[in-house]
Amino acid sequence: MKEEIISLLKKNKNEFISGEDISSILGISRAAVWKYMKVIKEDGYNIESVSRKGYKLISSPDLLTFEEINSYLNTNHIGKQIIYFNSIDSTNNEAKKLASSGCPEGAVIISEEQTMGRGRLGRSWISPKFKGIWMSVILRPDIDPMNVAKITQVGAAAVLRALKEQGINAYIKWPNDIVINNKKVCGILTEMSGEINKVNYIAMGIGINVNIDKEDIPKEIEEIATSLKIEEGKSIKRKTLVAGILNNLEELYEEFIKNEDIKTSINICRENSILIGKSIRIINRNNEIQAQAIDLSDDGKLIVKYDDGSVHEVISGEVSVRGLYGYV
Ligand code: BT5
Repeated sequence: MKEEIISLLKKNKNEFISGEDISSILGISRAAVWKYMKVIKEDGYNIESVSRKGYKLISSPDLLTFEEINSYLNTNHIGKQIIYFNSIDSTNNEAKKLASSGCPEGAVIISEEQTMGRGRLGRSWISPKFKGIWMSVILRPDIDPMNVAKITQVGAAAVLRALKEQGINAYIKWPNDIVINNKKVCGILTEMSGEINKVNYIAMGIGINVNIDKEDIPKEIEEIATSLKIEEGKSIKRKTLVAGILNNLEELYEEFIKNEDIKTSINICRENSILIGKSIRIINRNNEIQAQAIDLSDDGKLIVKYDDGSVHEVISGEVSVRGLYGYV
């Protein structure tokens, strides 16, 4: 009901709508309208209420609900269903649960905070309340499971483009990080459920440190982590950024599923790569090799040259890549 009232207020933006009209349109009592209005105001909506005139929406908070994001979306299916949480363990966990019980492609799970946000290989991901974008997109591509790893590059390209649209310059650190000033602002976690030749679903988790302050970053990661606010010196509106990411994701994803080709995404990742041309360390489970990053292949592998001159393609799966002396 709260959502319905907010959308009525939005439809009547700049004008008053009376409590009586709201109650008759939505079929609830005047007292209920008054109660919901109180809760909506507590959520951060600035609503002018004048007796005999009713309610007028003055401004909306930067919440990541469907009502707030929808007006910036120009997608056909991605983000047309947003499942919103105030707090959750991990949006990827929820996406996997929902996807296995039939939630359709394009649904997005967003939470204002995660209490057990996850990175790759069981690492943890800090996700403080209202300060970032913690979301997972459910995708159901009809592709060979062998090609799923590529999809992380599609996500990275979508985030990078959306940041550029907001005037924020960033780089992609293959395979799943977005960096500014050599520090990580975003990580992507792609998880899949499938069989040998069929993908059931993919949960693409995207975590972006938007308005995180320095003091929110734990000591152990202060050398590698930053936020858009720290780098840009100002708060950034999260809802427009979410919409920008989903808009770009749909465009790039459609290219991908049409012919399992990710040329545009790879070009974006290549042109904005922080690794290409650099000496790097490729860290596997129990060994570490030094190499020169020379390019990305058209199917999203990192092409590297070892000290002996041999050239190899690295698959994103189980490796971490670091700069020679630090994170990049
Ligand atoms: C990633 O893993 O970068 C993937 C992160 C994906 C997070 C999203 S949020 C929505 C969705 N739901 C989830 O539960 N997860 C996804 P990886 O490459 O393994 O990097 C993890 C490492 O980054 C950690 O071990 C820390 O060193 C560092 N780290 C943790 N939290 C961070 C943060 N907020 N910003 C930057 N670095 C962080």
